[in-house]
Amino acid sequence: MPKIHITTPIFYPNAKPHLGHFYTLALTDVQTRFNKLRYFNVANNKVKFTTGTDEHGLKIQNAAAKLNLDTQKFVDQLSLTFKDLCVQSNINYDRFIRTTDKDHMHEVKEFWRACSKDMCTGEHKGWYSISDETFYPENFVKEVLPDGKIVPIEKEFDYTTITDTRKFINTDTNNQVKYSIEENYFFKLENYRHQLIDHIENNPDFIQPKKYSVSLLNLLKSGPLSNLSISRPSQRLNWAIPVPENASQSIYVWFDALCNYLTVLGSLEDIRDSANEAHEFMKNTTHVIGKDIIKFHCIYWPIFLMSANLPLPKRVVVHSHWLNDGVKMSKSLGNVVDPIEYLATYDTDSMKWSILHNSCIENDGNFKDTYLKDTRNGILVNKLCNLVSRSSKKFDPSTAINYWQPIFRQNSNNLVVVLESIKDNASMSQVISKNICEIEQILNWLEKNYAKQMESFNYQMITTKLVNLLDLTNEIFQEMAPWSIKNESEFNKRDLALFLANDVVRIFSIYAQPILPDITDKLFKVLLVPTNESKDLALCKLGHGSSYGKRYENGLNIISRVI
Ligand code: ME8
Repeated sequence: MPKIHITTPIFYPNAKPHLGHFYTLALTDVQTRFNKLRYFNVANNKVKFTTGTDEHGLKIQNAAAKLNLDTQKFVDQLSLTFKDLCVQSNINYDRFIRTTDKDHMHEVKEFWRACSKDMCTGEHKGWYSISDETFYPENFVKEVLPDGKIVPIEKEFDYTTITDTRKFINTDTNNQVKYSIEENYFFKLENYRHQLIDHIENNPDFIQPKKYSVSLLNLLKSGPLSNLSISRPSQRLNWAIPVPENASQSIYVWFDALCNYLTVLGSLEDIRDSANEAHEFMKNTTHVIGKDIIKFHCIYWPIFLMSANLPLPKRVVVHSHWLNDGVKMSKSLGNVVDPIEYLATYDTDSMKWSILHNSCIENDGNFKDTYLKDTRNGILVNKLCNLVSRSSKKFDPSTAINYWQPIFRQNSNNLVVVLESIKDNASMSQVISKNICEIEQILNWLEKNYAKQMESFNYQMITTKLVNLLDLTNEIFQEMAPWSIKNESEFNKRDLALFLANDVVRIFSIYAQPILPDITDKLFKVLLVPTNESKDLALCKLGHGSSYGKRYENGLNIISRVI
C-alpha cells in the first residue's frame, strides 16, 4: 500500500515564476504521474504532490516596501502567478501551500516548540544576504570598490569602518551582503552532526545524485557545525511568524518554510504515529530541489526533524540550473525565460517534453528557443502523430491486427515469418529485419529499465529511447510504402507496416504518459485502448492489449485534435 509524497521547494513570491521554477515543477509532476502509473494496480496506493509559496521574510518584506504595496496584497498577487503557472501547464498538485496559511502558522509554532530543547539565545554578528536569506562566513565575502574592482576583505576586518556607501558581496551568489549584529535564537546543529553522518552513510540514496551526497559527507566530517541563527529581532523583520512566547523575535524564514513539508501531511502527532498515514507519507517523501538550496534540505532539515523526533524523508533529489548566457537564471538578476509566454504559443505537453528531453538533472543547461519547435513539429507532429495518421487513414487496421497480433504476441522476435512475407525484396528485408530487431531491443531495455530510470529522474534517457522507437518505425513504414500496395497477395506486408505503426504508438503512449498526459490521453482514444490497459506497463510488448481488431472509426477526427 504505497503512500508517496513528492514535493517541490516552496517558491519566494517576490517576482513572477520563470523557467527554473517550471523545470522543478515539471520534474516533480512527471515523477508524481509516473508513480501513479507504476502503482495503478496496487490497492490503496496514494501519491501526493505538494508545492506552494514561501511568503515570509525580509526578502518579501523589502520587495513589497520597494513598490509601496501592502505585503499581504503583494504576496497574494504573486502567489497567484505561481498557482496560475501550474494550472496553465497542467501541473497537477494536491495542495498548493502558502506559508501565510493558518494551519501552517500553527504547525510552525508547534515545530519550534518541539525543537526548543536544542535552541539557545545569543548575540549574532555576521554578513547577511537578504536576497539569499542567509548569513555567510567572512571568507565568502568580498568588497566591491567604487571603480567596480572586487577584492577580498582584510583578515582582521574592522567592522566599525563600514559605511552605507561601501558595498560587499557573497562570492557564491554575487548577491549583496550587509554586516549585522543582533540578538537571535540559535539552533545547536552540532548536537546531531554524527547522527546525520550515520544516516547518510546508511542510506546511500538519501541524497541524489551521488556526487552531492559525497561532498556533503566530506563537509560534515570536516569539523563541528556552528550554531544556526533561527530568529531575527521583530523590529527588523516583522513579516514573519513570531517566536512562541517571545514576540520580540520572529522565526527565521527557512525554519518556517521547511516546515511546509509537515503542514501538508498533518499534525506533528499524526506524523510521529507509525500507525498513521501521515507517518507513511513522511517516510516516503521525495524532495525535489535545485542545487542552490542543498544545505537547507540536506543539513538543517534532517537535523530539525531529528530534534523534533519526526521521521526523515526518503530522499532529496537535487537538480542543476538553467542558465542564461552562462549565468544562473534568477528572479533577482531578471535574466529569465518566461514559461507563460511560451504557453501562449505551445501546448503544455510540448513544454514539458522539450525541457525534460533537453536536460539532465546532473548538468546545468542553456535554454534554446528551438527546443519548443523541435519538440512539437519535429517529434510530436512529424514522428508521433504522423505515424498514427498514416496507419489509421487509408486502411482498415483491423485486418493488420488480425494477422500480425498473434504472431508478435507469441514471439515478437518471430522474424522468420516477417521476412518470409517480404523475401522477394532484399533491401526491404534488410531494413525491416534490422529495424524490428532494434525495436525489440529497445522494448526489452525499457521493460527492464523504465521504472528505475524514471525513479532516478533520468527522463532524458527514456525520451531518447522513445524517439528511437518512432524513428525506427517510421523508417519501416517508409520502406514498405503500404499505401502503394494494391495486390492482394502482398496485403500481409502492408498490414505489417500498419500493425507496427499502431502498436508502437500504443506502447510509446503508455511509457510517455507521465510527460505527455494530454497527448497520450487523446492517442489512447484514437487507438481505442481502455484505461486499465493504458496504465498497464506489462502490456508494453508488441501485440499485447485487447484494443485491436476494432475499427478506429474516430481515428482521423481525433488525430487532427491531438495537438
Ligand atoms: O529558494 N534553474 O525559493 P526560490 C533551475 N523559498 N531551477 C531553478 C532556477 C534555475 N535557474 N532558479 C530557481 C527558495 N529554480 C525558497 C525555498 S523550500 C522549503 C524554500 C528553482 O523562489 C529550483 O528548484 O528562490 C530552486 O531550488 C528553487 O527554484 C528556488 O526557488
